[in-house]
Amino acid sequence: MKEIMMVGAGSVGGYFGAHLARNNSHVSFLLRPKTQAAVAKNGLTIRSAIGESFTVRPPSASNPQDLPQPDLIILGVKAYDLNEVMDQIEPVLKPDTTILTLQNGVTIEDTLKMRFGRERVVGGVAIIYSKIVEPGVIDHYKKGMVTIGELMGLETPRLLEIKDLFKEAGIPCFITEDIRKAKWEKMCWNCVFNPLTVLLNDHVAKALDVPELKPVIATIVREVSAVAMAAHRVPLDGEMPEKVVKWSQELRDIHTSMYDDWKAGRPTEIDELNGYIVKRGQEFGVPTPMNEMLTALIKGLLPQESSDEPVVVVEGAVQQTLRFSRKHLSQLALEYQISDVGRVMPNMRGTGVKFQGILDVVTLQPGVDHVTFNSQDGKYSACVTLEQARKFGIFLYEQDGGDFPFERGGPFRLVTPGLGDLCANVKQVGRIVFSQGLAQDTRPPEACAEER
Ligand SMILES: Nc1nc2c(c(=O)[nH]1)N[C@H]1C(S)=C(S)[C@@H](COP(=O)(O)O)O[C@H]1N2
Ligand SMILES: [Mo]
Repeated sequence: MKEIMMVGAGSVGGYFGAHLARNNSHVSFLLRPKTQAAVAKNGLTIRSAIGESFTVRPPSASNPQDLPQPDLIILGVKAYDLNEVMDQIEPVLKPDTTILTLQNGVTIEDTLKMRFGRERVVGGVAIIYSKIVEPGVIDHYKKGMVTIGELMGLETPRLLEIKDLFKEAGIPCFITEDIRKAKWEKMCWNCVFNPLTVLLNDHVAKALDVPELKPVIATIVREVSAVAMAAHRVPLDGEMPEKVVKWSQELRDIHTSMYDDWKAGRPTEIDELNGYIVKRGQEFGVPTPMNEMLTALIKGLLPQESSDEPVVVVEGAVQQTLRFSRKHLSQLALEYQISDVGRVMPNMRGTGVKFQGILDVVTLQPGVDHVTFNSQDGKYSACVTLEQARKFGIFLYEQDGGDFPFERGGPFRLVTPGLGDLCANVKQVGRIVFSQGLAQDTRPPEACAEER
C-alpha cells in the first residue's frame, strides 16, 4: 500500500491524515475546494492540547485524478458526504485499492460494499476529540486512536499493513475480529451524547450529572441495542448502558461532534445516528420512542440550511434569532422586492429587498430604535436608526440570478440611497443586530459623499 489518499481534512481526516503524512510523502489529500486552497497555501496544522503541534504540507487536490492513484483510500469525512465521495473516487480505483472508513454510522461499510464489492472494504472506528478551527487547522483535545477490522473478521495481511502505517505515524491502532460490534458500541455512545450535548447546550458532564437523565441514557442505549440485534444481528452486551456511562467519565469536559457541527451551523449526522435507529426500528417493529424524540428535537432545533449556503443572521433585541438565505430574502413580500437596484442607485446592479421587508418578519422587543449592520469578518459596522433603515435600507442579495458577487460586497450588501452617507453601505453583511440606543459603529467620522 504505497499511495494513500485521505479523503477529508476535518476533525477526523485532518488529525489522522496529518499524522500519516508526517513521515510519509505518499499520503495525499482529497479535499473540498475551500479546504484544498487553505491546505495548499498554509499546509495542514494540528494544534494539540495533549501531544505535539505541527504542520504538514501534503499534496492535495479537489479532483482525485490530480493525485497519485491510491492503493489505500481512507474516508474521514462526515457520513452524509459519503455518496458524493463514492462518485468521486470510483474512477481512480485500482483493481486492488482498499477503502478504509473511519466515519461514524453503522451503514457506511455496507454502502461501500454494495457499491465497490466486499473485498475492497475495511471497517474502522476512530476515537478522537478534535475540531476544525478553520480550513486546514485542527485543534486536538483528547484521544486519537483507531480500531480496524475486516468485515469477515479475519486478520488479513492488509490489516497488518494498515496497522503498521498508523503505528509509524504514532497512532495507536487496534485490530478487531468484530468491527461491526465496535461500530455499534460507538453508535450507542454517539446516540446518547451527540444529541444530549446539543439539547443541553453543554459538555458531556452535564448529561452525566443530571440524575433524571440516567434512565433516559439507559433507554436510548437499550433502543439502539435492540435495533442492532433486530436489524443487523449484532448482539451487544446487556451492560451497554453502564458501559457507555463509564466510557464517558474521561470525556466529561468535551462537547461532541454534533455539538460542534450545530454550533458552526453545519449539518449534523442525526440521520445516520438516532434517525437511523428510528428508521430501522420502524422496519423491524422495534419501538424507539426515545430516539424518535431526540431526532425530532435535533431536527427542530437546527437551521435547515446547508453549511455552504450563505445566510445573514438577525439577532439582538428580537424575540427570536433568524437566519435569511438568498432564497428566504427572495421570498419576502413582492411589494418590497427591488428587481433592479440600478434604478435607484445608478452605479449599482443587482436585486434587493427593502429593509422594510425584513422588518416585517422580525419580532422586535419593545423600545428597539437602532439597528447595526455588521460585516461577516466583524471589522465593519454601521449603526443607524430604525427609521433610517426602514426608509432608506435596501438589502442586495442577488445579481443575474446568482449570489451577489463578493467583490461588490456580496453575498449580502446593504445600500442606503438617499441617506446621504455612502459609509452606511455595508459590504458582506453577516449579522444584523437590533438594539435600544446606539451600538457599535466603525464608520469613518467624515461621511463619504453619496454622489461621486
Ligand atoms: N464590510 C465593509 N463595508 C464597507 C466598508 C468596509 O470597510 N467594510 N467601507 C464603507 C465605506 S467607508 C464606504 S464609503 C463604502 C464604499 O463602497 P464602494 O466600495 O462600493 O464604493 O463602503 C462601506 N462599506
Ligand atoms: Mo466611506
